[in-house]
Amino acid sequence: MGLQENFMWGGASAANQCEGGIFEDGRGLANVDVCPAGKDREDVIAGRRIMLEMDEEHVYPAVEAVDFYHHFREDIRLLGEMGFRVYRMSIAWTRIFPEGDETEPNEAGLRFYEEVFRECKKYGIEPLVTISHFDCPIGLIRKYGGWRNRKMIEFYLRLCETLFTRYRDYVTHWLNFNEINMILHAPFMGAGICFEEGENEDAVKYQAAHHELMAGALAVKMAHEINPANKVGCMFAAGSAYPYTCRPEDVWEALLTDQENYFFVDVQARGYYPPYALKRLENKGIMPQMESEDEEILRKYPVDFISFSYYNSRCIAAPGTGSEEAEGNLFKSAKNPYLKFSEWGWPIDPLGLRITLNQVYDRYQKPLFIVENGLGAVDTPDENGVVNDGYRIDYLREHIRAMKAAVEEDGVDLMGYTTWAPIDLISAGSGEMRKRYGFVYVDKQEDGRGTLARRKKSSFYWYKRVIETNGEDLG
Ligand code: BGP
Repeated sequence: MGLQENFMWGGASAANQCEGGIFEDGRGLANVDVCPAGKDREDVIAGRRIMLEMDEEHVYPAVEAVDFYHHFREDIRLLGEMGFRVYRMSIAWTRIFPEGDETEPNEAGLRFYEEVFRECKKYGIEPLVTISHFDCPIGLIRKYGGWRNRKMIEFYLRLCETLFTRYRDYVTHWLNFNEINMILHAPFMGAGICFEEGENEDAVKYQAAHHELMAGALAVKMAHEINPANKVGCMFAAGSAYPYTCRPEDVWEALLTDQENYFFVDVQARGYYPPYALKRLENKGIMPQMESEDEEILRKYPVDFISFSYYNSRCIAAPGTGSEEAEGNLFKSAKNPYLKFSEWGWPIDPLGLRITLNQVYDRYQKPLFIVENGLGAVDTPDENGVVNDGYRIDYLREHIRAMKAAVEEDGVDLMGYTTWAPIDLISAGSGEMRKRYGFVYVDKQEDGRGTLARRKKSSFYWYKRVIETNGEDLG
């Protein structure tokens, strides 16, 4: 009993939320750099307000973030001290191809990640690399319209080839797109899409999704060809949809919500568009344009494993139910009266993780990997500068318990667990700094002040012990 010996414990981050240094060493500008903090962020990430450069009025948190670009040695040493076996991180596409459509990569960018991987190796930490974590060069948005254009597949594969070849000795675990289903909710952030007046937004989103799905399948093919040891996973924002009541109309809406999210995994893991998706896309007149070889490519190159983020379950009511709304990871749902909520109004539902693990495993029977789970909270250091984040420990403990039950009692095949995010960073949804997730506190305030110094929180020592005991001692 217990988790497998080589269970991959660790934590996860994304380039644009931690690196900063966005004007250094030839890096180009990306969609995620121009998403401002504050009230306009929501419209920008949704593609409703077009922002392709920075202006004077807004603050752009990605510019400095928590300056991992200059702190990575210290940061990785801290991860090493916690005993991390894996560090999930992402590549900033524009460090490698500043505009996106160059034929030659930027050596300085390649060198940076090589240094990061070397540092990981020093501590026996295996990198798990997200090729695109909400990341699209502005050059590709201006010239091609982002993922709405099929040419993106070629540019993405150029990035993949560069990464798979250059980092052959360092990386064997890859994720093709972070939270691929978020394209439906945050299309600018997820796929560099800006909408034009009067166009059918769903048609654009599903066309772009098709291009990402094709690019993802071709990345699997390429990864295996370049190094047979490579394993590529898909990644989606998970969290099962519960019906608000047992009224069949609520159950039906919940099922539709699950299908909307599973659609992406159905294609990436099973290798074909499921019948429900084909019918609905066809009936709505928004079936993506496909090339004759697409079907075969999808079928031949499914992913090796399935990864997901889990923050909360969702509760779904039929239209007109009058249920209260609750926040959640990038989209709202009905308020589940049986759950507690985080300071940001996200439901807290550890058993929901076990439910999700079971549902996803039942559906695909492929190895799973939880690559994000954590609590965003305001942390206030005491007079000695210590952060006692017992609330974070409680959240993680309960989720790890649920995860272990799914493995030990339900037989789910789980490769690992990486928390979001081991070192405080910028929030993707809100752009805030004060929404912290880390085991390590970063001295940076909402208004940008601070020394960027790193300090261990109580959860640091707790998680170290969890890893040491392979999840047996949860404190
Ligand atoms: C997911 C993203 C992450 C991360 C996380 C927490 O959607 O993959 O990038 O940020 O959510 O969300 P937030 O930062 O909005 O609290």
